[in-house]
Amino acid sequence: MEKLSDLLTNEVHTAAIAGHVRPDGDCIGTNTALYLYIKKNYPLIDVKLYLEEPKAALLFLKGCDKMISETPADESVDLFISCDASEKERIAVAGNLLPLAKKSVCIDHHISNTGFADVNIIVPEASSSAEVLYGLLEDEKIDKDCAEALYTGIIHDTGVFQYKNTSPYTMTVAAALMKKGIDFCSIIDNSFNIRTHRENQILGRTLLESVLMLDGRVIVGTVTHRDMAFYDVTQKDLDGIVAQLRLTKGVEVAVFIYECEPQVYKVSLRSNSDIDVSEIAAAFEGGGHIRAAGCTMYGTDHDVINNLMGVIQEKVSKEHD
Ligand SMILES: [Mn+2]
Repeated sequence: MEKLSDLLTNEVHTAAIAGHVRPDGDCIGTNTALYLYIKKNYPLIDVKLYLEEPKAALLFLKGCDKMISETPADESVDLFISCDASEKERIAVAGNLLPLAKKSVCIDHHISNTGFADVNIIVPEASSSAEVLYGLLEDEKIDKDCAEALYTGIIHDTGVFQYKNTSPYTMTVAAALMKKGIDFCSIIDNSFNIRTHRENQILGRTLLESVLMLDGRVIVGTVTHRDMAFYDVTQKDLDGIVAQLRLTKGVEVAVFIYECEPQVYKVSLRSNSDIDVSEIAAAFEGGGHIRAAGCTMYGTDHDVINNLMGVIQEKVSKEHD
């Protein structure tokens, strides 16, 4: 398959698009872009967009108002497409439709994705799922709304073209999207620069209480369940904290842990060096990319940090041998 049009044949009457749990900007952007593209260019296809409610800063995207956040009744759609989900267990809202679909498609860029659909388009070198999807669409059929969604996906996964996953091709895609007349200044501001007061408070608190470990090569920031209740924040308000931790001078690995339920920690890992944090996450049944990965761990914050540091220490010392 070279283009998505090969799959969007006359036999396709119904389609479902679904993202992953706890959707980030790439997930929302890519799935929304695909929805808008099919809706506009294939009006005969009855397409539905299944996404968990994203953080408010992403709701400016057209198409978000059409998303369905409740699990649908079992049905057999002609085409089921999931973008940015690294494994089928991570598909949100409409995962029940995957095994029932006449044909399923997985569009992704996670190196850990082994391919769970009938058609798998997985490009680990790509900066984002949005970049992968762009390559499957026909440029002349992409309108401004679709371009805004794709651009949002790319800037989220590249930190506005700052991370190493940004390639010359990423910039070519971004340029093509810019030509659609998108308001890239406000997309970037809305996505990254503007924080609610609560988000600023929890960010500030986490930085204030962060600790350096392993001779300053690792930084750890922690938010407990109690902190979340005190500041009245949810996981959506914690975006960007690990990115700020990573920007600490001398740090090779940034670790951010937050307690989503008592004694259940979500762990985000970022790497500034050649240390592959997806391997660290994999040690705890997580996954991700070389420079950005995550996993879920159990116990107290001390247990979690101790267990993590055991694995991180090995990697850091190997790196310095
Ligand atoms: Mn992604």
